[in-house]
Amino acid sequence: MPDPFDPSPDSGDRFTFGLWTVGNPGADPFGPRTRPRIPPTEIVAGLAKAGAWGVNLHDNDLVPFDASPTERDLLVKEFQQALADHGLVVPMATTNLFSHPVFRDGAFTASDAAVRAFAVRKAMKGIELGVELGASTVVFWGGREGVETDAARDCRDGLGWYRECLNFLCGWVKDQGWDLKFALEAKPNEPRGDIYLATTGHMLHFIETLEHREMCGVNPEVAHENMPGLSMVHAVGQAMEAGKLFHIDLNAQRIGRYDQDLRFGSEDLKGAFFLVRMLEGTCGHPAYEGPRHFDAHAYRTEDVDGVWDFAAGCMRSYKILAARAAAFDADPEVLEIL
Ligand code: GLT
Ligand code: MN
Ligand code: MN
Repeated sequence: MPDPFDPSPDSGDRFTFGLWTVGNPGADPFGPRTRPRIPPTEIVAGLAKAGAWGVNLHDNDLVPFDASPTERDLLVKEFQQALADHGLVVPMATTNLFSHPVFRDGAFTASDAAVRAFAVRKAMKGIELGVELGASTVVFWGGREGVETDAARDCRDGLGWYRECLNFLCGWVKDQGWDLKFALEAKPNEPRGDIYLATTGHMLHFIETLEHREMCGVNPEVAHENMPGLSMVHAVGQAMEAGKLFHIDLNAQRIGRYDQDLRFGSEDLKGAFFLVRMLEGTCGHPAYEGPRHFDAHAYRTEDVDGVWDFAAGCMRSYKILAARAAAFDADPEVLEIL
């Protein structure tokens, strides 16, 4: 008999992983990688085998920053072939606006106008890549949008530039006739001392100040809400109530630590249960319809086989929690008490 908790895209499971998550070779700020870099085409094969539905990426997860146009086209072609061979989709794409030294003081909020212009140009190319791969959601995680000291820049200037860049990108996407949604991801700190728009709540307000707010929503991450001890369930609930949950980053985190990106369900089991219950809509409210994306990183102690066990563990934990949530909401004793 098949295991009911095995993920299966054929029976409607919509699990996705980022190239940067399963492809993370275990490097951290204190040491280099501990396992080989898995090529993107092999990641596609591995994810399909594990029962995932899709794979997400940053521009530079696939195409190195300094690749020539010919190299880029070749890499994209190989990747598309792997997607076709293994039946995987790319529902979300994002742009790396945080690794290159040019973004050390921000991308859309950099004080230098030339850096902001470069960031917008890079985001346009990232969006073009996403469209080419069939993505319908574009995530923006502004990891460098912040400061170590507020003497560097008044946050009101930073926010104004942030808005200007997003307004431009939304208008450009509309002009191209693309039906895309932007999902903005908040984080309180790391790598900046303080990142602007620290929580999903901050982001939801900021979105209401954008010119094309209808195409902008949020991408809450468990770890980013839990780092400062906030409730992911309430962040997601507020986003869903506002019709703004456009994407989600599932993982786990202990309160007060650096961004741990642990395996989904490995910490705060009760929080994970209520989150899944909310996403699955067994509690009488509508379910979240988008992909269940894991922004979880295999531990540094794992080898390549361990990476796939880790990915399977994320999906299995989600499915077990979904079954428990359904049972909870169908239990006459629970209903009676509620
Ligand atoms: C980076 C970050 C994640 C974001 C990714 C999308 S990049 O790994 O830590 O939370 O979701 O840009
Ligand atoms: Mn994330
Ligand atoms: Mn994270």
